[in-house]
Amino acid sequence: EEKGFIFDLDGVIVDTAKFHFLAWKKAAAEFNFELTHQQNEQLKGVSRVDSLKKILNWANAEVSQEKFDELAANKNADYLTYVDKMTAADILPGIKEILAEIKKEGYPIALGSASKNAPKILQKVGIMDLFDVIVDGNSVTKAKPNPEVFLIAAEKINVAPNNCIVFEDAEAGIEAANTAGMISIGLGNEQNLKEADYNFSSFTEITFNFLKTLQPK
Ligand code: B16
Ligand code: MG
Repeated sequence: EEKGFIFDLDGVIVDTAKFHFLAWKKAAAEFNFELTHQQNEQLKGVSRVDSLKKILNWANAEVSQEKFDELAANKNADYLTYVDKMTAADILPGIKEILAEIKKEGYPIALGSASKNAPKILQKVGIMDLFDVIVDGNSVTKAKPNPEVFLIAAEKINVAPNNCIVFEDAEAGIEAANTAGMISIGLGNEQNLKEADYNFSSFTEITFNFLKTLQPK
């Protein structure tokens, strides 16, 4: 049985969550709302538009469609000032090694991210060419926890969903992978990712041998 590997971007390959946090904090301050770290956790894996809706909801704030679009655009412009400074040094520990091993063994690799900035970030950190397929916020209509992003990725790499292994740092992403019938691997805070089939704190703890022995769901 042929396996396929699907990687989330933010929080799995790079730690851009801290940049999203800074940019959302600034945006929220515009309507006098102080975004907390705990709230930011809930924005992980959530699309830009849905993130802003959540923040406005927490703030009990209502804005016109025009203002909403302006807030989202400003947040992204601010976020991109951080992204522009990214280099290969921003790749999380262990990722490059595992990608190289998967590639060497000939398994397909896909990106499954909610971010519309995914290609830009992969280019910045210099690992674009390790991916056979990129499915991101520009190519999906339904955001995680909907499984669409991962199902499209599986179809594009031509691997059955139950043979796909998904790496995720967000609750919404684990839910999406599970709903897609894929093997889910949670990275980071295990408390937030209880639904994952397997949990690791970082890629440095995942061996390719382990991945190879995973059985289809
Ligand atoms: P953008 P992932 C997600 O990426 C982030 O976790 C989430 O915080 C962000 O709001 C979303 O991408 C949209 O990002 O504003 O760049 O389109 O974790 O699915 O790779
Ligand atoms: Mg993520």
